[in-house]
Amino acid sequence: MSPNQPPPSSKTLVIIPTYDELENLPLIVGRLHRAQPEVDVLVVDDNSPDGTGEKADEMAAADPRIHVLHRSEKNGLGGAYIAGFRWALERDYAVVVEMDADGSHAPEQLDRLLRAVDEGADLVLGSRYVPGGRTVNWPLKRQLISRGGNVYSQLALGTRIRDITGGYRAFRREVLEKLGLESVASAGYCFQIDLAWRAVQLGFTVVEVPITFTERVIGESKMSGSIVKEAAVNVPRWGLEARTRRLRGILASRRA
Ligand SMILES: Nc1nc2c(ncn2[C@@H]2O[C@H](COP(=O)(O)OP(=O)(O)O)[C@@H](O)[C@H]2O)c(=O)[nH]1
Ligand SMILES: [Mg+2]
Repeated sequence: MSPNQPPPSSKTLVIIPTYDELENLPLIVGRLHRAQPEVDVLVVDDNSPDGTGEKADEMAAADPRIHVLHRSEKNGLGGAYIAGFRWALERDYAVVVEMDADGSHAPEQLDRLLRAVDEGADLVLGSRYVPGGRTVNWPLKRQLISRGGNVYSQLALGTRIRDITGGYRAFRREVLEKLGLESVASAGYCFQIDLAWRAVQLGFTVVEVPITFTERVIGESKMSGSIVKEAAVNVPRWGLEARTRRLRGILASRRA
C-alpha cells in the first residue's frame, strides 16, 4: 500500500446483531465510539420484544454514524449478519466487523483486528485460543462446548485455526464479495465456521489475533442445543466435501 493512501480500516462498518439487548446496546456502542470514533455502526435487530429496535432508532437519529436494519422476526445470527453484509456491500465500506452486543467482544481491542487488516490480512479472527487470548467468567459448560467445537472443526476440516467458532471478526470487503453469501444457510454458530472455512478455501489470508472474551453481565444468552447440533452435522460434511474435491483433483491430474 502506498504511504499516502488511507488504510482500509478508515472505512469500517461494525455490525452488531441484537435480540433483546436493550440495556447492552447503548453501552456497547458508547464504548465502541470512545475506542474508535471513526467507525460506522449497523445494528441488525430481529424485532426484539424488549424494544431494542426502537432504542437503536433513537440512537441512529442522534448520531449519523449509527444505522439500523430491522428484520421482522428472530431468525438466527447468520441471517442477521448476511443482511448486514449485504447492506455494507451496497455502500463503500472497505472493512466489515462482526461484534456481539453484550460486551463479550471488547471494543477496546478492535484496534488489534483492524491493524491486522491494514497489515494485509483478508479475514481477521479475534481468537480466545491463541497465546494472549482468554475467556473471563465463561461457565465451564460453555468453555467445553467451545473448546470441543474447535477441536471437532480442526479434525473434521483439517484446519489449524484455533478459534473458528468465535464471533469477533474483521472482513476485508473483497472476502464478503466472493464468499457466496446467497448460499450460506447456517443460522447459528456454525455460521462462523462456515464463513471462515469458505475464506480459507478461497485462498484468502486468515489471521488470528488474541482477544479477551468476557461473558455478558446483562441479559441472557441465545445459545441453544439446536445450534450445537447444526454445527455437529454440517462441519464433517464440509470437511468430507473438501477432501473429496482434493482427491478428485489429484486423480484428474494423474490421468492428465
Ligand atoms: N438479530 C439477531 N441477533 C441475535 C440472534 N441471536 C443472537 N443474537 C445476538 O448475537 C450476539 C451473540 O448472542 P449471545 O446470545 O450473547 O450468544 P453467546 O455469547 O454465544 O451466548 C448478541 O448480540 C445477540 O443479541 C438472532 O436470532 N437475531
Ligand atoms: Mg454473548
